[in-house]
Amino acid sequence: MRLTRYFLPVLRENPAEAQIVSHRLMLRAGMIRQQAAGIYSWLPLGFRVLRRIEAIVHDEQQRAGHIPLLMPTLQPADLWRESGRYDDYGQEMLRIKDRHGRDMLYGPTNEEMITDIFRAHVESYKSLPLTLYHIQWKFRDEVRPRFGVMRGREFLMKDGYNFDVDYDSAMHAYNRHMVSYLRTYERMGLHAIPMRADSGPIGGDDTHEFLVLADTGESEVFYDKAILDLKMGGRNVDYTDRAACAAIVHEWTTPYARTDETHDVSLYHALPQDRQATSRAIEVGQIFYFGTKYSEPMGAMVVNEHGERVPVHMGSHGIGVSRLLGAIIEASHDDKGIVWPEGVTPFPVGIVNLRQGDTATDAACDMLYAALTARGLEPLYDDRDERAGAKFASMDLIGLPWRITVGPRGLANGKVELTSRRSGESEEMSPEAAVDRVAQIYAGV
Ligand code: P5A
Repeated sequence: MRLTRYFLPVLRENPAEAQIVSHRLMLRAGMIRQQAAGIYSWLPLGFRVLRRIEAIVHDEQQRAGHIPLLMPTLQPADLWRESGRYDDYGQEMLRIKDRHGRDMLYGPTNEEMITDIFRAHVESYKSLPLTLYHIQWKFRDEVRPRFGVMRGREFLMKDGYNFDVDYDSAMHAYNRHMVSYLRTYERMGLHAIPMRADSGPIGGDDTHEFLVLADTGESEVFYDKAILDLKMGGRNVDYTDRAACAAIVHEWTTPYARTDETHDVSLYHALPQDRQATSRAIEVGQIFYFGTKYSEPMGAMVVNEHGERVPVHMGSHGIGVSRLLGAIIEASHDDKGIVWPEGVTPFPVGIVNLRQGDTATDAACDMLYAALTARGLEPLYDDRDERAGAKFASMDLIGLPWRITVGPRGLANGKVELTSRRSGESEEMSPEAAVDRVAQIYAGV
């Protein structure tokens, strides 16, 4: 993409309404625009990152054997009357009447709707296990929407729902989700810690939240520092292997890690003092097992292998897709701007032409642009007629992890400069070598 043809409305000034760094940087980098409290347009740069995050989520869900579908944002109130949640959900639910006076709502979550789909089409345990998920907009009329996309009213969530014939099979679904979530967050450059949590309006006793430590987080957490050393390390998991999934869950849930809602002071103080830690954190996902809470009242039954009709065991599992942009920026920025992890960056690399209009630098930039594009690495080429300082400042603000700088002095020796946004270190090399290096970096992402 050439910057002169793109739509990147960066702001020079710090927006006064933004209280935390991720909100400030998303506004300054021209990623989002607020349309009403907690409701945002996704401008092209923000939209590209959102799509990258969605792609990782889809990839990891399908790797775990979960099946995508798409449910609507608007739902009939009657479904929610069946589960009893229509009255329970309170003011967070946006209630709407259609022209015929029918009660509708903008879905804050989809347990009822997916249960309705299941009961209409599944009868036998032979169709199980089954996990269906979608990535869809939700609406929760939060009392205090704030911090940009972190606590929106309209926000994008990946929500998945498992259907299993018994408790053991449902716990395997729970474990599968935990493992796939750990892989998902790791690919986004995040260290998300599963913590025993409270289930709130979704229900059930078994639930874990996934938290990313950050001073600006809305949750208060207590943990054993040993958990910070755990890594998935991109390890491959056989999701059909119950014992293997359970072992990973055991590994990640054994060190003490709780939110303030479930914090147990005596367990925490039993840890060696130098391992006790407390912090603020951002909740980027939550998984639940709630058994037959929805299937029983809504009549989602299957015939089991003994020929008995039993309510299906369910759980639901959510990732805060739009919130993740904020969380990633909170975890990865410096005083110049965003520092995108390679896994989610809107463009893999930027090209900065230090002397726009100069035949040699223009030709070298065009060559780099074509060569990178041919390798599937679409660059963002700053081809504006601007000072070098302004170009560097924009690149630093929007946070592409790699930058290739092309200037007349380097080119005289056949060299361009490859710079890491994270370390700030630069290396001179031929344009071909720079393309190879960038390709090599992204080969493992
Ligand atoms: C699980 C999937 C659920 O709704 N039902 C379907 C279950 N869980 S949850 O914890 O309430 O939400 C899942 C994740 O969505 C993100 N989230 C939000 N993101 C931005 N703004 C909001 N107002 C908001 N509310 C929830 C969180 O990341 C949460 O973990």
